[in-house]
Amino acid sequence: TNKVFIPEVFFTNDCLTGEDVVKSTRVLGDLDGVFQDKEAYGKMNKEQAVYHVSSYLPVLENTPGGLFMGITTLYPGKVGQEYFMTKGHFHSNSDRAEFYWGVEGEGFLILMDERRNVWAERMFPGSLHYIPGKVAHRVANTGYQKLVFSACWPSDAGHDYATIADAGFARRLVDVNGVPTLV
Ligand code: PAN
Ligand code: ZN
Repeated sequence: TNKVFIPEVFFTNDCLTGEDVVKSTRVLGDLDGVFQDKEAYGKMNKEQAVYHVSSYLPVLENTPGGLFMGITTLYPGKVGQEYFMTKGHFHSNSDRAEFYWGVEGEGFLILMDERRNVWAERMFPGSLHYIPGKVAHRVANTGYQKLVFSACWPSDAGHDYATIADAGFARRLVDVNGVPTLV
């Protein structure tokens, strides 16, 4: 197994073949309830891929002190006027932080604190984003090509998807006359 990653090779996304790499795909059908426009969502092909994640997990989940790394490829598209985006989550160990960095394409990192204040940071190749603990995070692709970003998070962070599944983010990133706008 190949456990040594040359960044350029790593970022092609097809070379993450080590046994510690977990690959997952989210199709539109996995994102039921995520987008606002139910009518537009209902008419779309639920088999369509929205994003892929390859995660390099060198230690067991929940190990204190370790780090995980993942690369996400988010396709361009919209459901109604809302850009394709990741599900988004808080960390289960809520104070665990994370880095995201842009690799390819354009989009926004959407952040929400526990008081439901929402803000966004532009993502582009080379952009670096520090996500503090207790801040939910999701990414939207606002471009016409795939958006690729990488992430590094503590191995004992865990993922709390339920809070976002229940209450969502307080603002959504939508196309308003061609301009990505938080509404
Ligand atoms: C990332 C995300 C990845 C997919 O690795 O898990 O971009 O987004 P969702 O998990 O919200 O579907 C991360 O934030 N890890 O902690
Ligand atoms: Zn995370």
